[in-house]
Amino acid sequence: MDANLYTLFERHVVDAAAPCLVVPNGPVVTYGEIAATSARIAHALVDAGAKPGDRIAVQVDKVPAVLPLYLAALRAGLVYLPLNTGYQRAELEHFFGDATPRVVVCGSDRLGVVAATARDATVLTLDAHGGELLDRAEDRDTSFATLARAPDDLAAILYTSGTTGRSKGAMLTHRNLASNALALVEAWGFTRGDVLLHALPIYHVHGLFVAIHCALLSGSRLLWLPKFDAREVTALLPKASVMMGVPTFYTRLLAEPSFGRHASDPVRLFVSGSAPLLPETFREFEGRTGKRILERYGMTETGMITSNPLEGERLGGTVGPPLPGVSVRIVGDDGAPCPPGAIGTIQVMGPNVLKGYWNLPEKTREEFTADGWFRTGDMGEWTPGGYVKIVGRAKDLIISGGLNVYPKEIEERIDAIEGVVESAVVGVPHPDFGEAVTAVVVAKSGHALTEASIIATLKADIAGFKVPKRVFFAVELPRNSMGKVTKAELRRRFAS
Ligand code: MLC
Ligand code: AMP
Repeated sequence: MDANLYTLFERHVVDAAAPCLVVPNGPVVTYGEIAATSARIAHALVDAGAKPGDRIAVQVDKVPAVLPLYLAALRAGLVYLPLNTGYQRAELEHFFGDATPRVVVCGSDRLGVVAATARDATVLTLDAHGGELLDRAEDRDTSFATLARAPDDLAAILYTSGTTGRSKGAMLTHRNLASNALALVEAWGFTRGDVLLHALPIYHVHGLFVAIHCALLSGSRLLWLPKFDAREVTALLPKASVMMGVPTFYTRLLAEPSFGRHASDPVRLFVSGSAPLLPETFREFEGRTGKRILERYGMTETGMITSNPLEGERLGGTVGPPLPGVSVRIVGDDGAPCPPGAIGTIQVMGPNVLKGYWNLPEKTREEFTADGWFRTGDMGEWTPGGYVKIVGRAKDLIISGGLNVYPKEIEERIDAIEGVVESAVVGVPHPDFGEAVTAVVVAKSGHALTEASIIATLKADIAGFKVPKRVFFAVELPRNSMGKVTKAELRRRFAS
């Protein structure tokens, strides 16, 4: 049977005239219109030379047309490669060089740098008011024969940073995405009556797959916001029944004076994930709204792994039991399963787990155990009730506002700056972003480096969310007896 994810969505559309995507004070786009536009775009992509299995990279603002574009890529059997709009030239060079996309769709403001870095691709623009992609799609047929795909065929590649400092492309198949979407619709009770307030970016698993797939598989509607703004979200929540967000969304809502029960009462479900939700945020939110945020846990490589229950007890500070169909084990250093209360590393198995890393078979082998479990790099423990509690990370990773930053990448960039001897990058607690990227730099004597000059140099090279919020100077970095920089000490020292 055809395993194309689009075919699965298509099977779930019960009413082509029902609204699918609603832009506040803007257009209402029906399921039928989304299908027709995706067909037109699919024709345009095929005409641009894209063949099944080719990669299509997309670096665009959150314009509504990105939804039919994503669906068009699925329909044409292409591999969708979404890119954070903050990525700069050096980052794009790596993605394009590694994934060799046949087509790149970008905002017209990025055309120069994209055309210079994706030399072998056809580059098409897409902006709020149109662009070459939609011009080419305009007169095309509104039907398109969706290509049949095997379950293991790739649907998407999502780049995720790595401990080596180089981003790696997680290869996600149609089966990966479909199995996770079906599990989530069931677990979170999505139905046609739902309205999902969508304020997340559409280039990560959370906003692209978790949110959009739940809506499309249940025939519910997406209330589409270009980005998260606490006041706007507060004003629109009464029109929504579900909101998904990273913890920063919730701390910002709690800090928003206009946010209260009138906004939260109509909403049946608030979901949080991508970074740890502080127990105090969970409690404060419940105190203000009477609602318990449902926290779930996931990864680019695996989609969603665990979720607190829709019915039943949602426990703050935990991420709930494994989703149906997903297996989780927590193992100690000796590889033996941990009993409840004992901390170990979290491993995952199931139809949701990635096929591998693009062009990196060795890395793929490393990230799986000999018996086939995927190593998440997260540390956790079981509660006596079978919920997972995440207690830390074995990987050297900072999560800032739900976005991952690997210190190694930033350290390499800082070390390349004239006058720097060495650097260490750590995450320190931050009231808004959860963790803030913070750099400690040892400079050569006589060099006129300043915090501002280092930040300015980095901003020219890498996405803004990766740039340290603060840069401190030190005479030397603290090291243990093995000569390894003791990051825990730096985190303690600069926490305040
Ligand atoms: C933006 N900036 C950030 C940042 N986002 N800095 C640190 N961390 C972040 N997350 C910087 C910008 O570079 C800019 O810097 C300044 O902040 C203002 O930019 P902005 O675009 O106006 O920011 P804002 O709209 O306030 O965005 C913050 C945010 C956003 C938290 C709303 O980052 C966001 O939507 N995060 C969600 C990320 C997400 O979807 N994660 C899911 C990953 S999937 P300057 O210096 O230029 O002013 C995953 C799997 C799973 O993890 O389980 O879900
Ligand atoms: P990403 O690579 O962007 O998909 O980020 C995945 C990582 O985010 C996971 O490995 C966890 O470290 C973290 N993460 C996701 N959800 C949660 C959560 N609810 N609590 C704590 N960490 C989380």
